[in-house]
Amino acid sequence: MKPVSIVVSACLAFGLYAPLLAQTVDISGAWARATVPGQRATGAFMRLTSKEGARLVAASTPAAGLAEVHEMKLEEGVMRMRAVPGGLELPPGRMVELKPGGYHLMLLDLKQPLAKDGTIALTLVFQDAKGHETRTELKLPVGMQPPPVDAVVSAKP
Ligand SMILES: [Cu+2]
Repeated sequence: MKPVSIVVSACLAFGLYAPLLAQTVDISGAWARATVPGQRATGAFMRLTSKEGARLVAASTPAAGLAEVHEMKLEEGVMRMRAVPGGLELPPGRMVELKPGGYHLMLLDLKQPLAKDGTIALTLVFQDAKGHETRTELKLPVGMQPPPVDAVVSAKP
């Protein structure tokens, strides 16, 4: 399946003024990892491609108290993860993959366990080169591994 282009039209930074260029970010293969009772954090993964170039600057979900973009870094022989300072860079036309062991969205302070085969709502905030912020709403399938088909999450601008 071909990734659906999600044209993000909301412009948070400039209220009444419609953005001159609608920002387009392709999102595919999105999913969140199911958890067991007692587990307070998990990861969400997806592929992002921005035609014009953008930054993923924020994420939020009703399922978790906090959502952060994390990266894995080898430090003194130990893999550690930390929040990506300033957001995740999406170079023009190049796909950036969030996947286990690499960049990921960290969902912290989970309200309840994420059940396999459920879904969670996720909001992503992108910023273009001029600082315009746009917001995308997604529904992510919850599972133990990436979705079998190249599923495109439903999204509304
Ligand atoms: Cu993390």
